[in-house]
Amino acid sequence: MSLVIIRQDDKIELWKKALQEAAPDIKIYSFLEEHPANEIEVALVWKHPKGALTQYPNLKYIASSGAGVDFIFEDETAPKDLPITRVVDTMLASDMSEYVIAAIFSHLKNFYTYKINQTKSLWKPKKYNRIIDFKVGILGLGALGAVLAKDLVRFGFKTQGWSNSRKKIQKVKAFAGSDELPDFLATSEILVCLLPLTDETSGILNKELFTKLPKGAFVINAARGGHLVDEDLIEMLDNGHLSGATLDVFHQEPLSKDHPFWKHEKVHITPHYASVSDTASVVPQIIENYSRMQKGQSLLNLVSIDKGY
Ligand code: NDP
Ligand code: OXD
Repeated sequence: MSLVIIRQDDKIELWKKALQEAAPDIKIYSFLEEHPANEIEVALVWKHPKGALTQYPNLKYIASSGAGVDFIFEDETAPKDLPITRVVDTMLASDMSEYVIAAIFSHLKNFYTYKINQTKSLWKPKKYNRIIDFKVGILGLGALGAVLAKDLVRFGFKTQGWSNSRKKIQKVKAFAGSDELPDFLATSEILVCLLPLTDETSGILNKELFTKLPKGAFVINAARGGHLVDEDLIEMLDNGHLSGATLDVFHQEPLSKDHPFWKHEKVHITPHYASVSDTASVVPQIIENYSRMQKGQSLLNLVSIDKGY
């Protein structure tokens, strides 16, 4: 029985080699090569072409090779009755934490502004900021958000987080549910989005939410482009309510050449590279789940089909 890798970037061969080396007994196929559709029991997917999952009648489960699964739910043709697994990985989480902390320090130490000033040969010191001057609010205290929260606490940041169910993390103020969102926002001077993209969270980074942040707040979105209402961000940056934004994810990726974000001085763009599944780190859990499936055991890192994450 076999596993097929379905993704549209240039990493199929990398994943295939890593899986084959780790589990020579499992037949691993790229969806681009000829393969026996009837034998495929597992589809390892990353932003697969819609419809690609319909050709496997004996599929047992769908495995996302990233943390997010929004692209699977967005494929209306994907089988509805199958379990979905995702990646929960310490390296993915620590990489995300490093990315967000880099963005926070760039803002804190005014590196973004000084870079712009440099293009104008402008020597203009800004107010000096320290870690203790900022409270960081994290939307989503899951596998990624919780690691970030702990790292921020280690740095000495005042840290708070918001999630569906209340979390207990030392020195992190925990908010839960929509009733507590306004209080959480009112004190988040740097807002980081690490939510999954679901019906509930789509468009959550909008004008109404931004208005509830303190004046001068800075926004970091490393979750999904669908969380953000782009025009609302631009309006709130232009009217001075927000001081800047670091964005790693976009509605359309790659971001189209004519998108206003590119030329906006207060928007800092990275190309969906905050953290990326590392094959060496992630392959063992893919193999472990394959073997669990064969033994009829419960799978690791299952997604709730009801909640959509
Ligand atoms: P998790 O599922 O582990 O955590 C999600 C968190 O969000 C949980 O704390 C959950 O609450 C909370 N949450 C979900 N819906 C709501 C809601 N409606 N209201 C309040 N809280 C909510 O996800 P991960 O931490 O592993 O990943 C988060 C996202 O990061 C991924 O879905 C992906 O989109 C993105 N990502 C981006 C990457 C990049 O390179 N830019 C890399 C990896 C991931 P509760 O715990 O109570 O359920
Ligand atoms: C993920 C991502 O979800 O890379 O893992 O965005």
